[in-house]
Amino acid sequence: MGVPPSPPPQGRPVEGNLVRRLPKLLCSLLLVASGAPDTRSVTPLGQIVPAPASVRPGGEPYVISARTVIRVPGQSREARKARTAAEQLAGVLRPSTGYRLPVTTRGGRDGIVLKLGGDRGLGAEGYRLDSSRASVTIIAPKAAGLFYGLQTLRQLLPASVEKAERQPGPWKVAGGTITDEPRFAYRGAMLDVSRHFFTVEQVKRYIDQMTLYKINTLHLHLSDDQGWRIAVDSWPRLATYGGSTQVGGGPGGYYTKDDYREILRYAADRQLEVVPEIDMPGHTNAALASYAELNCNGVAPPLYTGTDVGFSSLCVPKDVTYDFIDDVVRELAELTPGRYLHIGGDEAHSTSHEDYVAFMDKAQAVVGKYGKTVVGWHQLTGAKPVKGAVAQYWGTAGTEQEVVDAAKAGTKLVLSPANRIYLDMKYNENTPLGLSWAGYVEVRQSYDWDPGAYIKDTPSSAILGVEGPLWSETLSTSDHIEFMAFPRLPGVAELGWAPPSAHDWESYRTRLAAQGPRWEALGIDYYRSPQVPWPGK
Ligand code: TNX
Repeated sequence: MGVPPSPPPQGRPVEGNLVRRLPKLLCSLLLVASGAPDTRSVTPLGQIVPAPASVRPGGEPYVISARTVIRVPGQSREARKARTAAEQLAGVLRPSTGYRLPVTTRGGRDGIVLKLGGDRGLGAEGYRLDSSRASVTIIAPKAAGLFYGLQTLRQLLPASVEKAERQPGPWKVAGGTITDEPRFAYRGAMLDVSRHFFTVEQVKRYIDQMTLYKINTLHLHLSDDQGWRIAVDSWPRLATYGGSTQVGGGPGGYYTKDDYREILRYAADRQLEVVPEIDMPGHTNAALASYAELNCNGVAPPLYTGTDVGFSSLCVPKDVTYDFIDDVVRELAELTPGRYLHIGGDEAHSTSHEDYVAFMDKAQAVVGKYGKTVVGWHQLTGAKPVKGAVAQYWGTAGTEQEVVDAAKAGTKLVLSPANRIYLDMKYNENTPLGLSWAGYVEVRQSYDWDPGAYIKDTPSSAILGVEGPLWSETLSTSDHIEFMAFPRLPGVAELGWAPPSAHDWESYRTRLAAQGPRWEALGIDYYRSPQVPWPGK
């Protein structure tokens, strides 16, 4: 058994008058006199987010130096993926340390060593990290595990390692062993690129931020009333006209297929699966505005730049609706390497229940026809979810009977309770961005619940994972994204990754606080929650 990870932050600059400093000074003298290693400037092994499954501190730290080599032996596909991850880490470390840090296929026992193998029980995403005087060795059955081990290593280094200019070291990694694997397979973040469009570069920036915390799924909300954001060759006006504006009337935008492939490539290099969402039958004004024939009355409505929901619907009785869905789903499925295709299905207030059920039957069949697994917002459970479908829960109570029944019948759930992890909810009444229909969501409120016990009468085994959606009615820049996602997104990641035994607010707020300087080094804007003991505050 490892030690639960709850160490206090260490290594803060000594402040205050001599009287206050005296105990610390004495302590340092004693340490030096006793020959014990000076670990004050080292991040304690368990002080990372998400909390690792097991931590066994001990032994001397590893010190990254000018001679450090990153070893990733092997020629398999997995080994090549691991080398990509190693190059990414080296890309972070080289500017700040000033060291060469070559990535090599040559084996050896010293340096930073990434090895495929080890305990297969760790699964596709687990890893073990051993840190000692000679090396930091990460061993994992799959490249994904090595990637996550590297994210852990990154957090164990001082925050200044994230800076783009050379910084003073030392670059120590505390000694000991971390053995780690995720609690849930699905750990997601959603970005609404429809209400406001975000460029490929902005999406990549958010991807970089989510991978720090071992998030493995990026859900892109690609269509809504205010904008259609993905090129569809067989219905070109969806993007060129339907994507031509956004909330507030700005120019909007859309991803060409090459843009989208670039997002997919960037995501895959960071172990992220992308889940594309085309929301239907509601939330479809942008499509209805682009093609008159999709409307029951044959008249295209104007483009919409407000923030109301629930006023639009595809025309359920018309055949052309299903030609449209077939084309869109086929083209999107062709682009998508991942398993899932999200068909929305929320807030279809302008569709009768009967029509909704009939529509969802047909739409789910199309997704199946093109080889993808259906994901829908949890209203799908009020229709007839197909076998294998996943429902994304966004309510606030966890008691809806149709959700409970669907879970019992085998529908897996992704949990995004709005009063917990809707990242667009304001933190408090003074938050300048965001909405508040599900209440204010401070950091503790966001973190302090158990996804395994959240849905009434439903065992943890029915839960595929968690996802933090970021709706963008009020958000239009990367700073906006970051201010709402940080510090809550790392909490989503911890809920998805850490074992229930590690769930502890006091430990979490301390570990989260230690992330603040890292975000500052990375230029990530974040909400300085008074619930978190940020260093130097
Ligand atoms: C509900 S959640 C919505 C979105 C809004 C969001 C704002 C869901 C499936 N629908 O259309 O953007 O609330 O918080």
